[in-house]
Amino acid sequence: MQQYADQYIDGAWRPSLGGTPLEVVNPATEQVIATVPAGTPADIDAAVAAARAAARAWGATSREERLMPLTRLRDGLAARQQEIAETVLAEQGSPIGFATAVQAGLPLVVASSYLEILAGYEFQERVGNSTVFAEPAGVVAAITPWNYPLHQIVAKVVPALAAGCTVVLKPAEDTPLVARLFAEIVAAAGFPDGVFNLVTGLGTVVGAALAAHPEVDLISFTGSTAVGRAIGEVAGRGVKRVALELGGKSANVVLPGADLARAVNVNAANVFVNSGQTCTAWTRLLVHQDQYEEAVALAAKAAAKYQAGDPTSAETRMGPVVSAKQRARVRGYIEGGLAQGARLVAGGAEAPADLPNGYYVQPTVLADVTPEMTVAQEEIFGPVLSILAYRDEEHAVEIANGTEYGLAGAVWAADEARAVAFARRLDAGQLDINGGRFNPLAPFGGYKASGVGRELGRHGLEEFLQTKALQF
Ligand code: TXE
Repeated sequence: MQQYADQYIDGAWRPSLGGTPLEVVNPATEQVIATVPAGTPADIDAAVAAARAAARAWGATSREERLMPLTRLRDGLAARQQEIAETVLAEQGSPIGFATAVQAGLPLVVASSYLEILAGYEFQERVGNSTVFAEPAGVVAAITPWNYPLHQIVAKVVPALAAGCTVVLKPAEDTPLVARLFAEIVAAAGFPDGVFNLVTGLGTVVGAALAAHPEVDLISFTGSTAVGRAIGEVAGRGVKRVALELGGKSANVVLPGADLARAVNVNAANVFVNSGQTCTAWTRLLVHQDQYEEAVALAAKAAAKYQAGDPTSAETRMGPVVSAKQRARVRGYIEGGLAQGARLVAGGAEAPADLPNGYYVQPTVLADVTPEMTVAQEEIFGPVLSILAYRDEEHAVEIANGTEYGLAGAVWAADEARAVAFARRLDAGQLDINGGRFNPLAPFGGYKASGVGRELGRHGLEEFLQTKALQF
């Protein structure tokens, strides 16, 4: 078992300043696979001081001077894909196929997209009698979750570095190993000392110290809405910029005449991959009441293809959830849904019979779910699909928009223009029309309580820029 005692601060791995070890657990075996330092506010002070000291010089670099190490960073991600996939499998539970294609592959796509964006970005424009310069926001606190652990890091750190900001990263407690791997890749890419720093530890200790640090200019946070609200308050008090990517309760609306079987099968993949731990997951399937039982039968059949299994097997489509805490949370929601009158058509709250060890949850489908039920309102973050019936389009819009969230969703219709018109009525930051594919250049972020700000693409770069207008 690896026992790490250091943090990456000011261009070197340095002993953590007093933190007790934090255990990293393999969710499929429940074995402790490594320990990392829990970190202290003193580590945060050192990391922020390094980031502050490096900020002016890094912020004054040219696009070309930033593109060189960023290209090496991207190449480092490409060279270590297998190691990344195995690390995420071990600490987060993603099956090897998904870990390779998405947990390792997606950050590479995102990093590459930022090379393209940085190469073409206009950092200066003439507006009337002003020249407006886009300048870096300064020292960035990046606080990330465990669900897509490397993607969440890359989606913040790479655009921040591309914008000319310096960064202190505080990754999730459950997934510090891939964050350490990322720090190794950054270290090898040749950024100046202090431009990127990593401090592992507890959110309530080092995360809170980082967010509140007076030398931090911008907080970029992805995680729960509860912690996001707290971060927003801290940012307000410090008058810091803030970007919040929070929870979701996305609706997949299938309009009459759409390909129902395809819509349900794509929904099953969307909600069961990564064991449902996806903020954009379409956790509510909305179908017309006349097609309701047909949709329920299709969903139950589709769920059977995602039986939980050993993540090291290439056959496995769904592994465990990340932790015992997460498993308890998901089971609680399933039990609560049944107690409120939902009908179980696949899965259930019990552990899968063939998997006594590991934090496994069965792929679960709940029918007869009504909009006010807790399972239709709150983010479960587990492999649970709720199916709701609507009477007409107005009713479908009302249900889809009837939660505090507004992150993502999907619309299916025989006529694409009709689907687009319908999607324009939904309160959500990104929606897939008839199964449209993920686009790393499109802005990603939430309406309502799903967040503030945008990641990915040009909009994601601009989160880390501030403008200065000179009149002449
Ligand atoms: O998230 P937390 P948790 C949702 C999802 C999940 C629930 C709980 O519903 O079931 O949140 O997950 C750091 N100051 N999402 O408890 O606590 C923490 O260390 C500063 C949705 O894991 O929000 C970690 O690095 N930082 C989501 C990060 O915040 C603090 C992804 C997220 O942890 C802190 C993850 C504090 N006071 C969970 N407290 C998404 N939007 O994708 C914690 N942290």
